[in-house]
Order: sequence, then structure tokens, then C-alpha cells
Amino acid sequence: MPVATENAIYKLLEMYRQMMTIRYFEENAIELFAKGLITGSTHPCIGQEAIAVGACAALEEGDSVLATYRGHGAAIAKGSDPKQLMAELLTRTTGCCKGRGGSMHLCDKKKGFIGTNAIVGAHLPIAGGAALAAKMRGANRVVLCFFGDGASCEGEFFETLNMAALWKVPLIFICENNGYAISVPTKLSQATPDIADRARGFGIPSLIVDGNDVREVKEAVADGVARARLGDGPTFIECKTVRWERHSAFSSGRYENPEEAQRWKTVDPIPRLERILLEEGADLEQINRERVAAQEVVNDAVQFALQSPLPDMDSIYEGIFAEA
Ligand SMILES: Cc1ncc(C[n+]2csc(CCOP(=O)(O)OP(=O)(O)O)c2C)c(N)n1
Repeated sequence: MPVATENAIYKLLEMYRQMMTIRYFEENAIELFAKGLITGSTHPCIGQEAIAVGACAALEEGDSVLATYRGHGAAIAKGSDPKQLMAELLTRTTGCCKGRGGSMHLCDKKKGFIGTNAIVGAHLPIAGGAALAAKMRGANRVVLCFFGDGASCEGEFFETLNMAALWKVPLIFICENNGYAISVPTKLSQATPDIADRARGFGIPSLIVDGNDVREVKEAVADGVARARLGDGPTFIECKTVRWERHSAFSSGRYENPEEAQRWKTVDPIPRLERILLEEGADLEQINRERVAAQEVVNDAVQFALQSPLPDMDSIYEGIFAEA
């Protein structure tokens, strides 16, 4: 018996397609890295798709997003073109940063994607600044910042929480607590298990959600966004999740503990959303259609990237300085 309206099912299917797009995008990125086509490093967000998609679904187009080096999913969820993103991973001229940034330095100004950042925690104060700018301009815009549990041990984390709370800036902190910082389990590096507790210390409304439930993430972020637009300042949301891939594509699939890795996959947010969709009245055909559409988008993105040229050596000094 269908329980959700057609519109609600349509929105869930849209989130499903985005999550599948991210999943295929990341699987392809791992393969392309293994073939030597992605230089530097690349960090898949496989298993964490529900956070990026749920959070960005609560935003409007003019809002801004910042993410970590594990940020391909955030860029896709904020509306960046997977073709331009894949081309950027392959450092091609058609990439969103003309091939100058690569996987860890994605930026797409038109879509409000301020960017990914290779330095752990470094984007937190930038997010605070962007939120302060939005407040000073009176633009009624919100800034959303994704970061990991490891980043919450950095000094900048505390400084940003303090100033964001003091100045009541429209900032949503999204902690993607995947239980690891590279190979260090969170329980061996953090004095307290719940990172949201630290934000409560600054008087910031803070909550913990199941980061593998896209609906739960979206609802929590939507509440925070509404508070921010009312001028009530920041909100902190800790999304508990798992990172079932290794830290980066370099060691993809080489699990230290294969049994634990198998267990992580049992909380995969994608089959979970499939179950929700069926419960809410969608049918398998609709779900499969979205999956095929996502696969096509990513296949096209890979082809586009592979056929795009690498930057010319003569262009090496271009794009270094901002135009006055
Ligand atoms: C300031 C700084 N210190 C150390 C590193 C090396 N490093 C890269 S990723 C990482 C782990 C960060 O873990 P977390 O914030 O939990 O994010 P996750 O990778 O789990 O998404 C570290 C220590 C870095 N890039 N920047």
C-alpha cells in the first residue's frame, strides 16, 4: 500500500539517482587511478553517499558547500557536472578547474561549490568566513561544511566553532564520522566518542544522526538551514557512518580486516534507500531506471574525460593570479 505522495517518491528517487551516480563515479575513479590515469591521490566516499546527498538536498542553489579531499560526492550532490568533475580528476583542460586542481582541489563557483581541500580542517575557517560574508551581505544564504572526525581534533575546528557561534553565522557543520582517520580508529584518537558534544560546549545546537539514512540526514540539515535563514546561527550535525574503502584509492580493497570490511557493507545506504523506496510505494522498474540513468551519466563522464586534452605546457603560468 503506497504511503508516500508521488512528489515525495519522486524526491526520494532523485536522491537515489544521485547516490548511485556518486557510487559509480567513485568506482570508476578507483579503476582510473589503478590504471595510472589519475595522478596525485584520490579518496573515495563509497558508503558515505547518503550524507552528501541528504545534506545538499536541504539546500538551495545559491547556498555554498565546502568539503574535504573526500569530496567528489559533495560536488555531485551540489549539482556539479560529473563530466567536468571526472575531467578534473584526470587533470584535463575541460575539468572544472581546467585540470589544475585534480581530485583534492575541486571548485565550481557557478554551482556554489567553494571547493574541496587537501589539508585536514583547513576549510573550516574558510567556511566560517563564507558564512560571515553571507550574513554581512544579508543574502539569506547558508554555507554547509563537510569534514571528518579526524578534522575535529584540529585547532581550527574549535576556533571556527567559537566564532561561528559568537557571530551567529549561517553555517551548518556536517561531521562525517566514518570511524577512521587514515588507519587510526576514532576510538584511539578521540577522548569522547561523540564529536557533537564538543559543539554543544560552544552553545551550538548539535545532534547525531544515522549518516547512512539519507532521509534522516536531509531532515536534520533542513532544520539547521531553517534556523540559519532565520538568523539563529550555526547548527552542528554529526553523521555516524562507515568508510568501507581504504583511506585512498592507492590501497583500495586491501583490507587489514576483511571480515570487518564485509560487516561495513551490511549498512550500505544504497540498498537501504531501495528498501525505503519500495516501502513508500515505488516499484522496482522505477528504481532500475534511476540506476541505469546514473550509470549512463558516469559512463559519459568517463568518456568525456578520457577524450579531453591535457593542458598544454605553454599554459603553465595561466590562472595563477586572480584578475583585479
Ligand atoms: C593538517 C593535515 N594533517 C595531516 C594530514 C594527513 N591526512 C590526510 S587525511 C587524514 C585523515 C583525516 O581523517 P578525517 O578527518 O576523519 O577524514 P576522513 O579521511 O576519514 O574522511 C590525515 C591525517 C593532512 N592532509 N593535513
